[in-house]
Amino acid sequence: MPWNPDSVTLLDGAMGTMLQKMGLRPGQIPEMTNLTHPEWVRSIHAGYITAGSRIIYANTFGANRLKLKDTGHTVREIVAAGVGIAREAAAGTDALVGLDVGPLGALLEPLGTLPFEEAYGLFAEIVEAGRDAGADLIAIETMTDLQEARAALLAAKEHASLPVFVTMSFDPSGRTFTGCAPSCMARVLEGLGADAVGLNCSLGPREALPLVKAIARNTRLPVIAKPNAGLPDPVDGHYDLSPAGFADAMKALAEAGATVVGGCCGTDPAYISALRDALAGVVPARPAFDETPFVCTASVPLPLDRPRVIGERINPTGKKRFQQALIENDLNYIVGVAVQQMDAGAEILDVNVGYPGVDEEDMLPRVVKALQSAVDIPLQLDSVSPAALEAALWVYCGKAAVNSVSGKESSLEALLPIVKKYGAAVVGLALDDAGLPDTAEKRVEIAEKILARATAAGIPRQDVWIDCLTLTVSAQQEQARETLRAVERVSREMGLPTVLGVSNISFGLPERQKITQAFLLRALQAGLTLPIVNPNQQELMDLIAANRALNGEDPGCAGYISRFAGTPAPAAVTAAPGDLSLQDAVIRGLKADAARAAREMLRDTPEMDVVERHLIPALDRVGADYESGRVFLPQLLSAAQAAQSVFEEIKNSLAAKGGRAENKGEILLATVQGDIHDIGKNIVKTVLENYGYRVIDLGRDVAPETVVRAAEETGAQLVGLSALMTTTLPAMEETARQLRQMKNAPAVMVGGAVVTAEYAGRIGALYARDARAAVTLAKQVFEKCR
Ligand code: B1M
Repeated sequence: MPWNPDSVTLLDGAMGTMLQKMGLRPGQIPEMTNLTHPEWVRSIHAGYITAGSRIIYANTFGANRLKLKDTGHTVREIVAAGVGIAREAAAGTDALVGLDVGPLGALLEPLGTLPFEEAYGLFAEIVEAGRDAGADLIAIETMTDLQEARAALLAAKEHASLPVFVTMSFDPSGRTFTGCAPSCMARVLEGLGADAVGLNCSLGPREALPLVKAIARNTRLPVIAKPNAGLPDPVDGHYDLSPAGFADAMKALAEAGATVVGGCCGTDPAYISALRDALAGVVPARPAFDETPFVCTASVPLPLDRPRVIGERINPTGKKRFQQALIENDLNYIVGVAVQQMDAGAEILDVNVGYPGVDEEDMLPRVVKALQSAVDIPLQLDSVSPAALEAALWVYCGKAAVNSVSGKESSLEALLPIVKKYGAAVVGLALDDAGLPDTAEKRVEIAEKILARATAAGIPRQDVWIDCLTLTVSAQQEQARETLRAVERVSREMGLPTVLGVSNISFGLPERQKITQAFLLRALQAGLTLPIVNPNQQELMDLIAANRALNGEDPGCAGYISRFAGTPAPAAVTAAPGDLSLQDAVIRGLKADAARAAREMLRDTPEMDVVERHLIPALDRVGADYESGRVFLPQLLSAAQAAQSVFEEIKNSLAAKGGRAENKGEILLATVQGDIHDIGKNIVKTVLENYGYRVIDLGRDVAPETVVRAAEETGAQLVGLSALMTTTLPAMEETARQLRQMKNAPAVMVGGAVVTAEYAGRIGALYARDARAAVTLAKQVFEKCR
C-alpha cells in the first residue's frame, strides 16, 4: 500500500544510537553493519514495526561515496544491502521502506569546497541505488545547508519517481547552523516538489514546537517531526526524556500540525510504541497556510506584505562599465553593484546579463552564485532565454522570481514548466502575440490568461506577479493612465502582486526625476507591490519610505524615522563599487574591492597598522553581527575570503620591502586542533618571516601529536600556537602540555583573540598579543638560546 499523505503516519526511531547499544564502536561506519551484522539492523527494524512504525528508514543514512571511500565497498552494494534488510523486516506487514539519505559530510560551495553539481551527482548515485533496491520512498534528513537539501531533492526527483520527504536540523536559535530559516526551508522544498517537509534531530520535541508551527504556516504539505529524545546531558550524553515524556511532548507537535512523526537520536521502539498510544485520538489542528506572496534566500524570507523595492542596476542596457564587466568576466564589479543597491534599500535584485557576445546560459548561473555568496537578498532572474533561466534556477538557493513570461503562446509554453519545476515566482508581462494593448481592460485580459495558464501548470496563484508595463509619457501621454488603471485592477480585482519598471515613464523629458516620482506615487496608490527602480536615487526611496509610513506599513514609523532622523546613510550608499573603504569591503565580503583598498592604503600606512586598525576591526564587526544573529555563516565566510585578499596584499607589500635573507631561527606555527581560523596565524607567520625567521607552518586544526612530532623532527626551539575559540583552548593547553614533556622542550608562544597573558601563564606558555609582539618574543627566545 503506498504512503497516504492524508493520514497520520508513524515513522521509526533512531538507528545510530541503537546500533551503538548493540556493539557498534566509535569511529565505525554504521552502514557497514548492513554487511557485517545484518541481524542487528533487521532486529532494530523489526522492533520498530512491532512498536507501530508504518515507515522504517533503511540503514543508508551515510551511504555516500565520500563516506564510504575507504571501505572497499560501493554505494550500490551498501544501499542494496540496507534496503534489502529493511524489506525483509517489513515483509508480511504494511510497513514501507524509506531510503535514508543524510548529509554528504562535506560543505558545499560557498561555505565549503564541494561544488553543487558534484553534490547533486553524489546524491543521484544513492537515489538510483535505492530505487533499484526497491525503496518505497526517499527520506532526505538532518540537512543543515538548504543548498545541500536542494541538491539531494533535485537528484531524488530526477532519478526516481518515489515520494520524497525532506527534513532539516535546527539549532535552539530557530535556524540551522548555516542560518536557514524554517519558513525559507518549507517554501523552497515544497516549490521543488518535496512530498513532506519538516525537522529531525538536534532538538527535543519541546524545543521543536515553535519550529513545527512555523513550518506548518509555510507549507501545504504534510509536516514531519522526528526530534531527539529530549536534550542530551552534557556529561554522560543521555537524553532527558523517557518514552512517556517524549510521547507526551510529541502530542503538542501533532496538535500543531505534524502528521508524519517519529523519533531521532536516543529513541528506541519503546518511544515509538508510547508515541503510537499517545497519538490515538489526537486531532491535528494545523495553522492556516500563509498565502502572502513570498520570495527568499536560505536565510532571508521576504513576504510581499507591503511594497518591496526591486533594484534595477544589474543590467547592461546603456551601461558601458557594466557591459565591459560582462565581457571581461569581472563578477566582482557586478557583486559591487549589487551590494550598493542593497545598502541603498533594495529588497530584491533584478539580474539581467543579456548582452551581445555573452553566453547567458553560462554567465547567469555564475553571476547568481557570485551574488548569493555576497548579498543576502532574493533575486529576480531576468532573461528571455529558457536555458539561461533554468541554469540559474538550478543553482539559486532560495525561492527566486523569474522575469518574465508574456501572454505569447511560445513564452508560456517554454517558461511555465521551468518556473513550476523550481518553485519560483513569475512575472507575467501584459502583452501577447498582438503586442502591447492600449487599454487597461485588454492588459487585464492578458493577465487573466497568464494566471490561468500558470495555475494550470501547477504554479500557485500567489506566485504570479503581473507587470502592466510602463510606456514613455512624452510619446504616449494617455498610456500612463491606462497603465495605472491596469495596475489598480490587477491588484484590487485579481488580488495579484504587480510589478512595474517605473523610470521608463520619464524617458526623453527634462527633470526626469519629477515625473518618475509623481508616477511612482500614483502607482503605489493604485496598489503597486514591486516597483523596479534605481535604489541609488534617494528621492524615489524617500518617497517609498514616506508612503509606507502613510499606509500603516511601517510600525511606529520606525523605518521612516531611522531613514531621516537616524544615523547618516552608510558610506557605501554613496560609494560606487570600486570606492569602498577597506573595512566596508571586508564587511561586505568583496574580495577585489578589499584588495584594491588595501593596496591603496599600503602606499602610506604600515602593514601592521592596516591589520590592527582596519582589518581586525572589520572582522570584529562581522563576528559581532554573526554572534547576534544579524548575519549568518555565508557572510562570515565571504568576509573571511575578503580578509584573505587583504592579507595577500600585506604579504606582497612586506615582500617588496625585502625580508631579511638570514635565518635567525626556526619556528613551528599551528592553529590548534578543532580550530580552522588561520588568518591571524598567517599574519604572524608573514611578519616573523619578514624579520628573518624560518617558519614551518603546520596549518590549522593540528593535533597535539602532530605538533610534537614536527617539533621532534625539526628541533625547532620555538613553537607558536594560535586559537580563536573558547572551545579550542583545551586543545592549546593539551598541545603545550605535550610539548613541555619533550626531552628538549621548545619554548611555546601562544596568541589569538581568546588567549590572554594570564591564560598563557597558566598553561606555561609565553603570550604574544599580536604579530609585532610575536617578533619581540621570538627575538628574546633566540637570544636566550644563544
Ligand atoms: Co569564526 N568564530 N567560526 N570563522 N570567526 C569567531 C572566532 C567568533 C568569535 C565569532 C563570534 O561568534 N563572535 C566565534 C567563536 C566563539 C567562541 O569562542 N566559541 C566563531 C565561530 C563560532 C565560528 C564557527 C563555529 C561558526 C560555525 O561554523 N557555526 C566556525 C568554526 C569552525 C572551526 O574553527 N571549527 C567558524 C568559521 C569561521 C570562518 C571559516 C567563516 C572564518 C575563518 C576563516 C579563516 O580563518 N581562514 C571565521 C572568521 C573570519 C571569524 C572572525 C569573524 C574573525 C577571525 C579573524 O580572522 N580575525 C571571528 C570573530 C572575531 O575575531 N571578531 C570568528 C582577524 C585576525 C587577524 O585576528 O586571529 O585574532 P586574530 O589574530 C591576531 C591576534 O590575535 C594575534 O595576531 C593576529 C594579528 O594581530 N594572533 C597571534 C593570532 N594568533 C597568534 C599566534 C601567536 C601570536 C599572536 O603566536 C603563535
